[in-house]
Amino acid sequence: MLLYIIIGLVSFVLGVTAFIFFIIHVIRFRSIKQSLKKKSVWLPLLFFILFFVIGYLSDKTSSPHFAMPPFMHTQAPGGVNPDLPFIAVISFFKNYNRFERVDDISQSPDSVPPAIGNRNQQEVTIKMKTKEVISEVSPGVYFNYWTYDGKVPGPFLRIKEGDTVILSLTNDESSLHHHNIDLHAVTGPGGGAVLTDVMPGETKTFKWKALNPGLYIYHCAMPNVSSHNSHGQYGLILVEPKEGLPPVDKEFYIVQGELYTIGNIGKKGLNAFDTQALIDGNPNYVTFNGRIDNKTPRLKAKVGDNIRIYVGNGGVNLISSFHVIGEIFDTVYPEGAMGPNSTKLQNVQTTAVLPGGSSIVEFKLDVPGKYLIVDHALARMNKGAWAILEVIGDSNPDIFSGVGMKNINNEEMGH
Ligand SMILES: [Cu+2]
Repeated sequence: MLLYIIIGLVSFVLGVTAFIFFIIHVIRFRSIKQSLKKKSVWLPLLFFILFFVIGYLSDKTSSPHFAMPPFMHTQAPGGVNPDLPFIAVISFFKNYNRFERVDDISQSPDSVPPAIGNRNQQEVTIKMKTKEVISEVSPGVYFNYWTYDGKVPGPFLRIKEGDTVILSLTNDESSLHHHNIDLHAVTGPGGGAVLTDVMPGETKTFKWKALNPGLYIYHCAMPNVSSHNSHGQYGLILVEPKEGLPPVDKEFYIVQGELYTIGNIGKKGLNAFDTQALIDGNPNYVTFNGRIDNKTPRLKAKVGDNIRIYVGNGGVNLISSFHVIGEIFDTVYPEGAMGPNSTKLQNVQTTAVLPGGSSIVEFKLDVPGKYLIVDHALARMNKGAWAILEVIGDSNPDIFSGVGMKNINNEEMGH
């Protein structure tokens, strides 16, 4: 990408220099027609056109973070909001050292706040910060993530039905873009997006009442919306029903997401955003919590635990077929729905998690080992859609054991 930026910048400088020469000549001869007859005049002009074309083309294939390339026509409401890629490339380059380098972009699956318990509805204050950072998708593969609070997904928010929320959104000064927040738990236009459009360094606050319990996605809804979402700006908010949720031993937080990058899967270095792949719905990476797992189990529990996973899909294009290999969900809250008339499902193998949607799964751990958590559109494992749940504890041969084999390691069987 650096190469493209250099080509772009060099052609820009050469093009402008050639153009200035041309203008000087025109001023000297006081006639464009006469000027054009001289080789020393039309040559710089030719250079100007040539280098601008080169600059523009290199730009088109490299611009790392613009909302939409110019002249890309889409039918999004209100048209698109193109940054000029060239300006975007220059400002990205200029500000490159300002972006925070995040060691691990991945939000911990353990980062679920404790259950709220029995309390009356109240006023809750939430403060969040949008931040553009650079981090690894997998070792050596870097991406310019846009985040809430520097992690993907953003923080797990937990409130209670009937609560009034005072939510402040700050856009970090190092950001190059406006951001906002649309919470699907909000009743009101844009889910809060119109009230929280923050430019770099700005803070805006809005108040809303959580009328409906459920597990909801929140995301950035700044045009071009799908660009912002697929840079990592999404998370979950749980609105606990008045009576709360049944207690479990452990709760986890997982959100599936997509990364659209130019070039092949696994290309090292800083990967540029691929708008065409976004429009086509063909991401290079499908992630759980922002990055590809590095074989270290991110979810840990023990035999006998009843666990609950809050699952979201930040999208923007793919429906997740959420599945844990070697387990059956004892209970599923389909689409994260909860209410007096909601139906919970029992004994589910795979649950659909729609883009901009959620699901809640609960299951008891009976057999130790390593379990792969996947999107069961399994080719997406090749794009990174997997994580490991490690269960420790005593084996349970009544439920699972080899026959006629000695010393089978349960961990191996977990695969
Ligand atoms: Cu945004």
